[in-house]
Amino acid sequence: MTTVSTTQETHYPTFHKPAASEFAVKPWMDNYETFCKTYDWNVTEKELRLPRANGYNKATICIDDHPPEVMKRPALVWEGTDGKKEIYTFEDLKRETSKAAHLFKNLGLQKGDRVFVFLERIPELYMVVFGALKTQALVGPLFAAFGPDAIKDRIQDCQARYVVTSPALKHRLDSILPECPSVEKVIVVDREGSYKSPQAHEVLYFDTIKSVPDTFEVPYTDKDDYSIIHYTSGTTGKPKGAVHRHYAVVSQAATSKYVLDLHPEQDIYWCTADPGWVTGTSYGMFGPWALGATSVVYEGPFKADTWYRIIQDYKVTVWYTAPTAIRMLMKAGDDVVGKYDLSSLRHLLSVGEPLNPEAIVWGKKVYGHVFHDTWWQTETGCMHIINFPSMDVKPGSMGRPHPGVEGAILDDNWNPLPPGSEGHLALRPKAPSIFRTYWNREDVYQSRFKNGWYITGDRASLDEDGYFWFFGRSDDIINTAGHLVGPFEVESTLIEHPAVAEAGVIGKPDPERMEIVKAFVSLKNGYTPSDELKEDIQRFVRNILAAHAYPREIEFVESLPKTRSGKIMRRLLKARDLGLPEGDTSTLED
Ligand code: 6R9
Repeated sequence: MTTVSTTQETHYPTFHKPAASEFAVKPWMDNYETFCKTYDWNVTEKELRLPRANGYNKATICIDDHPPEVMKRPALVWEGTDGKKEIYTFEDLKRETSKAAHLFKNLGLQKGDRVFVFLERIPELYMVVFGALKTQALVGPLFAAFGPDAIKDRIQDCQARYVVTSPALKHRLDSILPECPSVEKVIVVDREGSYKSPQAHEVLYFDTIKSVPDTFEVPYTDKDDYSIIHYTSGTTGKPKGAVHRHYAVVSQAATSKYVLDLHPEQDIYWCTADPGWVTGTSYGMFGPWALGATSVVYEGPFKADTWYRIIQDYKVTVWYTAPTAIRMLMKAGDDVVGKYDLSSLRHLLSVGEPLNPEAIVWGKKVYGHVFHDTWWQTETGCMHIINFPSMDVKPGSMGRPHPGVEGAILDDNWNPLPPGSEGHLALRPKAPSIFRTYWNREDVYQSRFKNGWYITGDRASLDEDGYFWFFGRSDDIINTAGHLVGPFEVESTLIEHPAVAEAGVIGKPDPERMEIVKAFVSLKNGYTPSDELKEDIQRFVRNILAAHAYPREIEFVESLPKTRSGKIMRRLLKARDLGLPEGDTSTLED
């Protein structure tokens, strides 16, 4: 165990809590310490008027059942890659999601059936997710960047019955469907109206919803009924599906109120995350809409100019983004900032990776606001460790636990350590949004709990003031631009390439993306290393796994270091790559 002086972790001065008069809008939580004494999650449960007559269905809470004045408010303000703009009020979404629910019901969907949504970030993605939730399906949103292998693994693991996709993405699904017999119907969302010849197992979305009612009676939904599944990478096996309940909406709404500080009558909120990632559902859908807030969704990719233009055009007030994006904005420079009117912004937040102190200081300089870091995971379902608006921000620290959350640093025997020690970051599993299982992997789920703590897999420390500081992961999982990538998935894909004999994959530190995926590859007889081969292998992984998971760096090696039981020693690859001590090599094969 390493003991560190966490308070000296950063040389950056603390940003002190603004005076009451400095807030453009008075934060919901004005004093962290006082608030912690009285708050528990059931406060929010009551505020959300839960349980309702039909229980806890997220679609009822987020879309259907707001007071009349909220129903008229824009819920989704959407801009497409092609510049097309669409606005949907809560009332509009109630109708559209009801139609989607009928579509699923008419196809025979039963409670608990798995529906995957493999779409671009278009309005129908949101409609289909909530439509499926109305029918009590377990919904899995997938990144549009996924290749056939990533989709296949998830469908097979979950035995998905329905997949929703678009003509542009469909070919990646078509190639693997013969290996996915559980899929009965593929629903094709064709915004262009160009897809004219559906196959027998395909259903055209827009044709079908024309003839169904636009109201839907949401059945009674228990708080423990499953709602959303997000796959998250592991170190050894394939990605595991973390399953959430409808009840999760309670802590997603609470954190949207106290952390995002959403004041729905006046805020315009933009979460830049894709719904394939938990941030894009917990905070791109559930939390903010449970409060009745207006959300901006931009379909297109990152570009500094476009992002600033979005903030300017839609007068975004609350902005939730990620460190890699912030670093790319820093790289784009201060001049670009000056070209746009960003004066609407009042509250900035970040998640997914450690937020560098420089980024916080830079944000304050160019936007006039401090980025507030938030820490959480797919498994926790909502933010857990946070820099609140009404709290001193120590640049480099993840902040303090949300009221209702108990966090600790544990030793290797799962006992709490005093402030100043590095150890396992653990949480009491109390938040309504804590995951309920890993699909088909209850054993792995159970193994994440020790002495009543949920073990996060991160290493961190706690300082005397109760602030948490992130050290790293306690496993081999790679965090590249906020995406968690399991080395095993990439290795498995690499060895499917005809030239690759063996592969070992590590995360290599990178100034912009935090880490990049680096692969060490040994070639089969008859193949010789070349730049062309490198590019071919990279293309191969991009196409069949996922665009964000391909190795940006490949090093050809004669052989890979392995344990006596044949496991690739990634730790050793990494130590050698970074010129660090090799540590214990007793298990290394001769
Ligand atoms: C929401 C989300 C979770 C892992 C987590 C940690 C890293 C997330 C962080 C952070 C340092 C932060 N992480 N937020 N590390 N500071 N503020 O990111 O979910 O994709 O499951 O990733 O990401 O390692 O354990 P997920």
